[in-house]
Amino acid sequence: MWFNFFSKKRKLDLDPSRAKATYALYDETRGYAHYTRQCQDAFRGNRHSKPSLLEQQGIEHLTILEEKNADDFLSQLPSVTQKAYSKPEMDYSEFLQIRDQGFLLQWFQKIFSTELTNKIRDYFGSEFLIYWHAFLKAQPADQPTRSFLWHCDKGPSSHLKILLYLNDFQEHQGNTIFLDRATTDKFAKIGYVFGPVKKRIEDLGELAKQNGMTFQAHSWEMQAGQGIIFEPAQVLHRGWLPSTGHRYVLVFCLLPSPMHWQVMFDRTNGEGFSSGYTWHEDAQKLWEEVQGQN
Ligand SMILES: O=C(O)CCC(=O)C(=O)O
Ligand SMILES: [Fe+2]
Repeated sequence: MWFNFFSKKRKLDLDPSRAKATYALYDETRGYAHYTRQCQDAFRGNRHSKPSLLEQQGIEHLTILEEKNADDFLSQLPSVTQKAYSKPEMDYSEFLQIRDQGFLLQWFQKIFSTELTNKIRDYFGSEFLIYWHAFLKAQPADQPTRSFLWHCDKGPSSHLKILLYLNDFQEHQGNTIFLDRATTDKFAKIGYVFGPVKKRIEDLGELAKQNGMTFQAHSWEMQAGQGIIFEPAQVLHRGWLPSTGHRYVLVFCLLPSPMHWQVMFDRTNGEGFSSGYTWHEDAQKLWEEVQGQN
């Protein structure tokens, strides 16, 4: 109650130049736009379909696995999970560490079906790789912090994330809520996007009202096997804390690649390219790793 009172009154740190500067930092200074072009130049495939919802609005809801398969995945977990660890700043979530490369590959092949693979290729205009993946178990809680408050993820403007829900909304009441790219752009112009983590808010209504804006948030009652693919740097999003049970979500961070994701998966023994979920300072270094030069 008091918290809400103060958080509504809290002064926001708005800076309209910040979003452009952040995209420029990753795309230009750190070289991710050039990296993307190199991957596109290496691509020999064709477009598969008309522009997807993902391309049009920066977010698309999908059925990725059959419900039965999502259940199977969860029930096999105890035998392959090596360790669960949590970081204090990680929003009531535990990372479950799965090191069984065979298990992961078998499931990732199911998840990245021909249909999903083509959608991602169409989006990037190239092959893609799994930069990192994480398996998150969020526990019921009622005080949202960090990724459970409205934010965009810092990173190259065109990278993708997939959140694959492995148990039903009805089991936990947790969710993720999104704005589309065009609406997010309006909040970027007001100066909210990429502000300090401590200044993130739970409700954008007041800020929108002050700026004469209306907006529509998107969310779906996710069933096991359903997921969202989105541009985390370009669409505002926030998690919705589970309240009645654990929420299990498999997260993929995707980048363009000159070669098929599975080649890259093998190259990194299923670990991906990012240590600690952080970005390469210089995308050219990633290019060299992807080429097998170090
Ligand atoms: O946990 C959630 O629903 C949101 C996660 C999030 O912000 C992200 O994966 O970038
Ligand atoms: Fe996020």
